[in-house]
Amino acid sequence: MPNETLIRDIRLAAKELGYDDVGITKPTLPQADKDALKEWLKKNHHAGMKWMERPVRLDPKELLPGAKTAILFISYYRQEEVPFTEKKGVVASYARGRDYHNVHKRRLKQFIRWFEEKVGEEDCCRPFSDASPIMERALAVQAGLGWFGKNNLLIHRRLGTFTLLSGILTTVEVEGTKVVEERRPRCGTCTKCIDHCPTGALSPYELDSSRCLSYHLIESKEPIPQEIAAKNPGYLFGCDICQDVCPHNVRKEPTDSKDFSPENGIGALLDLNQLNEIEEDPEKLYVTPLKRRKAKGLSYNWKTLWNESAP
Ligand code: B12
Ligand code: SF4
Ligand code: SF4
Repeated sequence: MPNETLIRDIRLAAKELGYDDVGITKPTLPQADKDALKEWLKKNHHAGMKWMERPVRLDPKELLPGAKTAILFISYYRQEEVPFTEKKGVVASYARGRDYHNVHKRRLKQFIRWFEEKVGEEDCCRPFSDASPIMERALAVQAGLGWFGKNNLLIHRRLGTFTLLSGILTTVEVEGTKVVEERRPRCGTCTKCIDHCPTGALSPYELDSSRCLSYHLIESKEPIPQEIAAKNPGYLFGCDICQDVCPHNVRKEPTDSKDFSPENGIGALLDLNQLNEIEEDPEKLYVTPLKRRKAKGLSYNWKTLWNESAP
């Protein structure tokens, strides 16, 4: 099959599955990205996420020996910005609908089934979305899907930063893939994300997780330092400030994808009654990304947010 036809069909299949863009690249990373990760780890910017030290992160091919191609998918998820409200907690935009890990798992399974049939090979793919030790953003930049922002996020040319990544590695060679190695700074003199980050977690193109609300409200198993909790303007789970202020997100409509709509998940704001209901019936969290924090963790976040007991 001519290669342009395969690339065109991959695009069509991705669109049918609900993806908003797709990029195809080699499953190797420029030395600059590997060095940046090593430097970041050396500075302990991964805080308590010790699993990030696993060397497999430096070479995507460790995940699928013999991999020749990486196919990266973009899911646009933006929701309405909501104001911080007394005695409520804001859920970050990405977490208001269905859990994207489940959404992507389903889409990737279907994509792989289609792809293997198309190329006439079996067991030639390995899916990833967030949980695998792959530098997804670096691969997405290399695939030409956008560039790194000073807020650390991938800035997609058309969609801005409110996107989620997933992809597959495959041992099938797709010729004519993109390999953008350039890591040119593109934010110019803008520093809005750095200036507005309430906890001072950002320096250009670098984030110190130990200062990031997103890390403390989602990932960390340790108590939230009082100094950080005091600067939380109203988030219960995750944080979107460094995206909300980014000019690349101005005039971008919320997604029309049902997968990420609040009606299919937990919604944008939670109050104490809802948190109590969740404690009584934790299954309410099962389909949403908030299950990572569990009912107990969310109640803890609430207490630190409204200073109801010392963190
Ligand atoms: C660990 C992690 C976190 C940690 C650490 C975040 C971080 N910045 O690394 C915490 C818990 C804080 C976090 C928070 C969030 N996360 Co997170 N996270 C990850 C994870 C698992 C690994 C990221 C990683 O490898 N970091 C290591 C650093 C070194 O990599 P990097 O940030 O990409 O750094 C590159 C650039 O800095 C560049 N670089 C270095 N110097 C320079 C200089 C110049 C000039 C240039 C141009 C570039 C450059 O090189 C580095 C290496 O490529 C990925 C999933 C995955 N497997 O990749 C999701 C992921 C990055 N997270 C994601 C999301 C959505 C979020 C949140 C928005 C969630 C929320 N609303 O609360 C926040 C955003 C916080 C932020 N501003 O980054 C998405 C981002 C999608 C996107 N469009 O970019 C990902 C890709 C998950 C997914 N599958 O969609 N996350
Ligand atoms: S997610 Fe929030 S706390 Fe973390 S870097 Fe962005 S603005 Fe700062
Ligand atoms: S807010 Fe400005 S500096 Fe930050 S990522 Fe967006 S364009 Fe870049």
